[in-house]
Amino acid sequence: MTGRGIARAAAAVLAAAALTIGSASCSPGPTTHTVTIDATRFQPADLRVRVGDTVIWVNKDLFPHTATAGGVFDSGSIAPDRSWQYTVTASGVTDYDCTFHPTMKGRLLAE
Ligand SMILES: [Cu+2]
Repeated sequence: MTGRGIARAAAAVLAAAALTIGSASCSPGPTTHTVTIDATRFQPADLRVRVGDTVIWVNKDLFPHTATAGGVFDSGSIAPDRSWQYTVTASGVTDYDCTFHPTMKGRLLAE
């Protein structure tokens, strides 16, 4: 296969992937997603959203957590049985964690 052929094949794969993503998350308007914080984990850890959607983190643990993405959002301390919400303002991948427990990792994939 020539270099150009490879590029064309790669473009076809990307186009197919974009179609799959588009149809999987197609909705009439902004939606609300819930990330449960439980057992020192974000569940789901990876969440696919659209710009304009709202994400609510609900802390089901017995101690506080945060949802913090440097420069993008920071919940501050979310007490047990409390929640915090954020409306997605930009597309792209945003990795976040809990400032109290750096092993807690989450990711928003916004389109
Ligand atoms: Cu935490």
